[in-house]
Amino acid sequence: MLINKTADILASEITPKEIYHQRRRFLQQAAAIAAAGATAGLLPYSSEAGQKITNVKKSPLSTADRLTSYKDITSYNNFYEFGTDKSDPARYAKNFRASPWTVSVEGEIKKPAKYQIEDLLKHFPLEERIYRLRCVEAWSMVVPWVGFALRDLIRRVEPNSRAKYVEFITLHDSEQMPGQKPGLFGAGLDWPYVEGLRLDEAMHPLTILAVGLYGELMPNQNGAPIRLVVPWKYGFKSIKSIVKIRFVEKQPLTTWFRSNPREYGFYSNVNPTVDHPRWSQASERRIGEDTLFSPKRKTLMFNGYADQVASLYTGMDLKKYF
Ligand SMILES: Nc1nc2c(c(=O)[nH]1)N[C@H]1C(S)=C(S)[C@@H](COP(=O)(O)O)O[C@H]1N2
Ligand SMILES: [Mo]
Repeated sequence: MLINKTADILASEITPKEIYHQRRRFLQQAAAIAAAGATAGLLPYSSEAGQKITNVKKSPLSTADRLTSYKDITSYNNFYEFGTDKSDPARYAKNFRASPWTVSVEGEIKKPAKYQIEDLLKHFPLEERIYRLRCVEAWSMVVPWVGFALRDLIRRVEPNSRAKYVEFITLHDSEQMPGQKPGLFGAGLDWPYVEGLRLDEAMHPLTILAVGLYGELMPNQNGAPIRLVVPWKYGFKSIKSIVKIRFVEKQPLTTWFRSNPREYGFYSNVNPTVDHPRWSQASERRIGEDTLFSPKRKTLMFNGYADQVASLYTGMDLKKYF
């Protein structure tokens, strides 16, 4: 892709942010050309042809950390539906069909509905949110997401008094997602991928449904066309390619908790004082910046979002509810 090439050549001389703004200007021109050929109502989702998203406001909730490059964000991925290597999703999600796409919202709500992805993009105010993403594997990135607050959608569907948790479900289609097939390529997880939040976590203003990054529609390998982003929790809570959002009374049985409850708790709040049974969570490596020889980068409580989210867990033993 031409755009990536431009970024590559300049990567050694300028910061990711400068690349970003340069790409932005370039994309605005490219988008005008692309618009002429676009089919009405269909979004051309593809890992190669990013389409610019318009009407995006900058959020004051963004971090000032240096952005991870577009290339790293889109080529170093965990998306086990497409394989367990970091490079698998970029390679095997190329032809994933993220359009047409329906998100079904159901369960303990007054207004269940099925939304077309285009309607979600149109209806909810889109913001750019630059968040740190901390994987449970002790690496991190800084991603300029484009998305909207999950609470905007929740308010619209009106949860009833029985709604205590929100469950999220990824597409289940082993024809398109070869990692869902049993056998060597698969991760041995139960499909579809399921995640969950307590209702108050889901209502927190930092929690977003992301539909893009770096100003473009979501690349397939990052969870097109819509994925959750919960910046104070380990990355695996940020479930990709969501087809169903269900409001429930009981704590959902989430994928990683189900596969190994001793290693992956339901809450999964980033916590440098609670180690994973097999490795420390006290420090992390920033992708694209830190090497094996860099000084250790300390992991922050709640991934640096403690001021905003610690009150959600007042009185809870975070070693027990990890
Ligand atoms: N459906 C689904 N969602 C998923 C995963 C997955 O394997 N399947 N991996 C998770 C993990 S472990 C991480 S760290 C993030 C990675 O998101 P990124 O590829 O956009 O960086 O996605 C999360 N969401
Ligand atoms: Mo992760």
